[in-house]
Amino acid sequence: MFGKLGEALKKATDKIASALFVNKALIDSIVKDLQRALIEADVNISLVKEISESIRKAAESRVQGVEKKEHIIKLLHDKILEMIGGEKKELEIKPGKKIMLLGLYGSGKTSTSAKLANYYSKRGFKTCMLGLDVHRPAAADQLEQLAIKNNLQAFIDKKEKNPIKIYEKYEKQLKDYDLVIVDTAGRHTLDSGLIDEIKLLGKKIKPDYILLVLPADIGQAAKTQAEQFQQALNISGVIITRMDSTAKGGGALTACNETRASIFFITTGEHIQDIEAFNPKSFISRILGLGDLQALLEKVSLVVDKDKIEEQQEKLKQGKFTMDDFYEQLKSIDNIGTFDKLMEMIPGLGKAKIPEGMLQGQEEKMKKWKFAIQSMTKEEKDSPEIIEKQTSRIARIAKGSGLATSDVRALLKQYSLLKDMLKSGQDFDPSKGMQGFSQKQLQKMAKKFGKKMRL
Ligand SMILES: Nc1nc2c(ncn2[C@@H]2O[C@H](COP(=O)(O)OP(=O)(O)O)[C@@H](O)[C@H]2O)c(=O)[nH]1
Ligand SMILES: [Mg+2]
Repeated sequence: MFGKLGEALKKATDKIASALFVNKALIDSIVKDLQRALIEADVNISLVKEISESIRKAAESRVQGVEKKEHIIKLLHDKILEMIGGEKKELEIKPGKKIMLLGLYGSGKTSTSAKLANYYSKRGFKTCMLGLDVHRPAAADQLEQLAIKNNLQAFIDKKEKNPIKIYEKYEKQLKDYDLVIVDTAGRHTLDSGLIDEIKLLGKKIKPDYILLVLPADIGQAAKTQAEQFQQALNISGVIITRMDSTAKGGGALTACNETRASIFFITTGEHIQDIEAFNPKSFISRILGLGDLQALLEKVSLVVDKDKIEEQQEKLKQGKFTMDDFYEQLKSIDNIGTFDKLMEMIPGLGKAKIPEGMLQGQEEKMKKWKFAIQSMTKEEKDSPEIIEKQTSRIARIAKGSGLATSDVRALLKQYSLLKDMLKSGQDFDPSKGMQGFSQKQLQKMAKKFGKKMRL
């Protein structure tokens, strides 16, 4: 999507980092590469000029050597970040909220309605869609198909031509949902017909957020459109669709940032999951190839099956946490990749703070533990405490799984540790998976982990 720009930025940073001297020739060549890439990504020419100039200025500054290089790299990073919005802005979604989508024909409202409904329902909200596009004959069908295919709830009326009446028809039922996503009709242009219709709907439905859906392929024209919609309808922000299918994404992102319209989401494909909360910082990290912590964390929260966690939380409340539950927990960690990765993903918790040896061979251990758990009786799995009390059980499990007794002891230790941890994590919000932990909690857990887990 931002491939070329990403490549160019990365190339520029590498060039600076590996250069012996920061001289005029180097800066000229970097600025040239950058300009080409930015213009290709449809970034406004005056922004391109501004970035070029600040890099030239930084190069002329009095700081020497390495410091100067770092200075330029950081500047480049900061400039690009500023260009696409700086801080992440989030919708505050609590039960009882309504989001209304609007935009011109074909901007992606209907498909984004389904993506949003899916996004929030995966995060634990009881979500539904309301189809109020009464102009296009196939609009209700499209929403219905999306709902069926993705196991979502859609309220539609294929015969009614008055959107207000459709809303009134379902008003009561909608109250059963945490979040209602309203899909509306578009027009070819923002004409008075569309303005009147949206105003009327807004008055009736009183949405908490009105989001303008803009396709990335309009590039810099996003600015005019966002401004017009803002003036006429007081939108809360923007969703940019089709970021995958055009080179003009840079134009759309930067142009929106020039208006007061915040970008809340971007969509990146036709699949239901191709939507992400827009986070400028992680977006930059990604296009610079630095990895993307936030996106990974979001993934974690999804691989951890919400129902399963709730079930386990319930069991925990009753004081039950079996070896099978423990294994499920380990597996959910395994789903995201290596244990090292998981630790690296937690902000402020680099590997350095974790005792040496703890991370090494973690996956090997998991394999071993799987065998050990398979060698346990049901009684032992349900209450692992009995194993520790009888050495003969440990010996038997070790033999049955082809492991050393120390392996089995290590497993028991880790089991009780996780049990403690889960018990102490009282504010843990299962719908958010790992993200449900506060940073403080995570650090506390890691400390505990580090102290107790010299295996
Ligand atoms: N490649 C790609 N296509 C998209 C994306 N979002 C929407 N579309 C496509 O854009 C077209 C118009 O979308 P639709 O939701 O019907 O727009 P609406 O008229 O505003 O309701 C459809 O073919 C969608 O599949 C996206 O993020 N990536
Ligand atoms: Mg539509």
